[in-house]
Amino acid sequence: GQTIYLSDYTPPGWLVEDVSLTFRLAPDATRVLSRIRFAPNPEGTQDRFFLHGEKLKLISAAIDGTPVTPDITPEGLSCAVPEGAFTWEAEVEIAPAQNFALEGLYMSNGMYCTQCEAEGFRKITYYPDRPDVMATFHVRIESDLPVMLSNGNPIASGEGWAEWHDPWPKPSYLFALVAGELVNHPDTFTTMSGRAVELNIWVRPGDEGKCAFGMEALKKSMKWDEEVYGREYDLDLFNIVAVDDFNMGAMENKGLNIFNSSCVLASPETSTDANFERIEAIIAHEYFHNWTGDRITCRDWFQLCLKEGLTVFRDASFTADMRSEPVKRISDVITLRARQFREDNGPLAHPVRPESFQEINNFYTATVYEKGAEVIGMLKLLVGDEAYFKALDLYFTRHDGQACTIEDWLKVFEDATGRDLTQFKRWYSQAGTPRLHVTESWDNGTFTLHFRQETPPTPGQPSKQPQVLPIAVGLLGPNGDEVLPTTLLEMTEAEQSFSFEGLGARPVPSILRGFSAPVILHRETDNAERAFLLAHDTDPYNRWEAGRSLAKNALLRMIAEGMAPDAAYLDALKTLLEDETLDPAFRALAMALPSEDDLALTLFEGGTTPDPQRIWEKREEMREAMARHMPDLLARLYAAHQVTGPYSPEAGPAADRALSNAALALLTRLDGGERARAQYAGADNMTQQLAALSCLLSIDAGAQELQSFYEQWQHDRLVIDKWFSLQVGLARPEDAAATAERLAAHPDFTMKNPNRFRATFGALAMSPAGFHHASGKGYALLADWLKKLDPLNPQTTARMCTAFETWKRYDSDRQAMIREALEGILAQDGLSRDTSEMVSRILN
Ligand code: HT7
Ligand code: ZN
Repeated sequence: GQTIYLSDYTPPGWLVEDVSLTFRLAPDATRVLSRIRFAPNPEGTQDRFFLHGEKLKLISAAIDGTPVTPDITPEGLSCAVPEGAFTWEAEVEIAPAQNFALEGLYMSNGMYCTQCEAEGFRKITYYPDRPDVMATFHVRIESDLPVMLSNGNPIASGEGWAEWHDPWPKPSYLFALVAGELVNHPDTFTTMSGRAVELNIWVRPGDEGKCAFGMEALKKSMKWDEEVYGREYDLDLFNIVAVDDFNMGAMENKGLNIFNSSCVLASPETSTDANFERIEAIIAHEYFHNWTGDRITCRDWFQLCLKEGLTVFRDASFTADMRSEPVKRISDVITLRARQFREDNGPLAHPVRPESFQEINNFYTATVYEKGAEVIGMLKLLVGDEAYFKALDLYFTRHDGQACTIEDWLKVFEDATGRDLTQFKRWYSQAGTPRLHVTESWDNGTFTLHFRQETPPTPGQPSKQPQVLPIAVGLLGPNGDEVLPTTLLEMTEAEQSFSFEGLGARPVPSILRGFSAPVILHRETDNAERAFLLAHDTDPYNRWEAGRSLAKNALLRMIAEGMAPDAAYLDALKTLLEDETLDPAFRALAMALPSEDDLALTLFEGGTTPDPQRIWEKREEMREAMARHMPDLLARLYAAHQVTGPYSPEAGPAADRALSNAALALLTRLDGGERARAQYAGADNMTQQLAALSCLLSIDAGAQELQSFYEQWQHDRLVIDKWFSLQVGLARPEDAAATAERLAAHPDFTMKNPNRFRATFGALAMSPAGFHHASGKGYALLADWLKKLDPLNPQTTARMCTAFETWKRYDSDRQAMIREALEGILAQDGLSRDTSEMVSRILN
């Protein structure tokens, strides 16, 4: 495939003043008429006029009214043009009903919708489909469908047509169109300057009852962005549409956000607490893009983290404010380690701002999003809150209406704070997770921390330079009192020491509080010290981390040395769980064991080849030991944290349910499923129902409930997705692949719906012991289905190939089977650019 490089960027030769589009919608032959006003870009060169366009049937083209015959290739067209400004007109034909890639204009349950980020607009019409070309759009839609929507404000409509105008110049990737038989859940929001904004969530008839929560989340987001960032909404209308067939979570099209229905529809009966929290966060994320993404966008796709890292950082702060700050931080670190560290320590490692790609869709990654957000968090820690908001104000005033780069972003911080960010910028260019090694010394009242940083090689980057690490530390005295409150150390060298003087006794350090930098910390310590921090640390994140490292250490010794579950860990956990002053959500998180994947990476790093089956067995053994160590406490927690009364998705009751369900999962190992069965029978909400069903399935005792669950929810796609994924995810390792295979033959399985495909095969990929089962069945099955999916939906296929990204950790038998599976995919005729890039990178 062809590789695109950041260093090859050149400004566009022509800019677009405005665009008029007319859509004559028909499933197999939609006509798109375009009228585009082009003007030469003084900053570019006018050597060759080129418009992107893929899979388009050109009907006619004209320049200033005179028909032209352009040169057409599979990527687009070029043509001779006059000097100066001119008007381009074209008519093309496309077939939305045949578009299963879900990119461009496509159909989902009879409804027309679009997905243009990153390069989908070129499948709708010929256009300079790059984010640094920003224009105002005028759109006319013709169809006999009752609802026809596009970006901006409605300007006129009549029988069979509607017209829209978006006054804000935008790149083509933010264009959107929706038409269908939809119903709306309306509301209004009054902005800080007193403007009334009409809000709507559009859904299929029957889903009206699942919109209220999303609408509240939207209003909270609008208010939060005004209060915290001073950002007001800038149109009179804001529409959200729910679509069943969608490749990702949601899309921030200007004034017309389109959502995967799983990321907006919510009701107590059908959605879990986790679903509610995720929906609130995604609605906020897409709304926040209105300023960080839409008003200020990216110059080119290498700058993707400019909008994504910042917007993830903003949505995380929003969730922390709406719910619990420490719980949000801990959950984010869990996902960062599970997804981003996994990526950063394998063949797909790349910088937060990549420097080359073949298919940009493959770079919507945990590194760009989550590590991108961590980098902004570090910047905020280093400059302080006040300077951070001063820099953001400058960013919004200086760059409003522009397509920007990371250089622009950092310059704003340099100008606002006087800091030199040259070294900090390495966070954007160096891939890999830094290892931070710490040792300590104590000398007569002076305590010194010695740090050494090192980042392992990653593809294309054999050696790394030291990065700026903000290290938040506190010190605890021997009696548990804090003798030094949280202090930020700024490490810039490969090796650096920091001393604290005038201490009465040797302190215990609490290092990397709040996970102040996305690094892997290496420090010699022992269980006594971990237990001390678990009991006394004032930083909730590090308190949780102390518990996790106790658990991890215990598990690693069970796996590597065949030790029994560590009683010291079990005692410490019990003490923590008994502490009723602690947030139940925090206690629920403390009960979760390090993931199978996390353990595998640590073993591999320590020179041991991980055995996925053994890791699974030892985690099971540990959970059994947890249950046996504290049965009475678990029974008390289960009963005491039951939530009675009508269901509310708020953080408080959700935290209680999280703790009681975590207790239930352990108790089920002791009571044969009695409590879970009762909870299942009495549940009036999905959180309780699904938790009970999971408990039963995990002890192989839920066959009847599984059947009745299906009968109860047959009509609800999103709930049936849960039914698919639960069975695969909870199957015993030796049965996981067979379960996925059996479900793929179920009448409700379809490859055309990404949610259903992921519910089945994503669940297999995320069960390490099942996926990596020694039989190799997991590998062969997934590879088979990816080969079938690729011709329909390359984007989802490529994304799911990441299931194989950890392959080099495993033994030679497994490696050989994975290599064969990957080579089999690569040998497929007509393999998409998306999948071929991913598989080649994984293999190398
Ligand atoms: N900016 C969006 C990223 C995106 C996407 C969304 C749905 C389907 C395909 C997509 N390609 C890229 C989503 C976001 O980060 O908010
Ligand atoms: Zn985003």
